[in-house]
Amino acid sequence: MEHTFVMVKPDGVRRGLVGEVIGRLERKGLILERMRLLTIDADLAGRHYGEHRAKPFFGELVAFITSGPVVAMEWSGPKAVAIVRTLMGPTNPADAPPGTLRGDFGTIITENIVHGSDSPESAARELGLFFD
Ligand code: 3AN
Repeated sequence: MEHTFVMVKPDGVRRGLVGEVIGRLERKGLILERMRLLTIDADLAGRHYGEHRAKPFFGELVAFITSGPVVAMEWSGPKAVAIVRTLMGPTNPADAPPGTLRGDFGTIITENIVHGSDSPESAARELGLFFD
């Protein structure tokens, strides 16, 4: 049994896609363990995206992720990390096939609807940032 961190990003919340994201994960068979609605501040954004601090798109990424409320969630299930990544699709919505969240609902890489941890280690770190 694995646990993973999933976040509906500000674009997903603005567009009313929270239920769509949760519904897909639920119907897949994953279990929703914890959930909160919050607006990320610059400090939390910097810690969450620390690995991208040196990248050219870091400023844009922080401006976007702090631009409105997000829904932060913990999900569990067998292979939960990989399963969420499969349901999300590739980072760039232009590469994401139909049937994935990013393939069905996204167009540009910054506003790609949803975040999911890329490993169990990242999940533990990210869950620690968003939950007590
Ligand atoms: P993922 O969210 O699929 O794990 P990461 O961790 O490589 O992708 O990137 C984190 C976030 O940074 C992405 N969700 C995306 O919004 C943004 N991002 C990644 N690459 C770029 C890029 N080349 N230009 C703009 N934003 C990017």
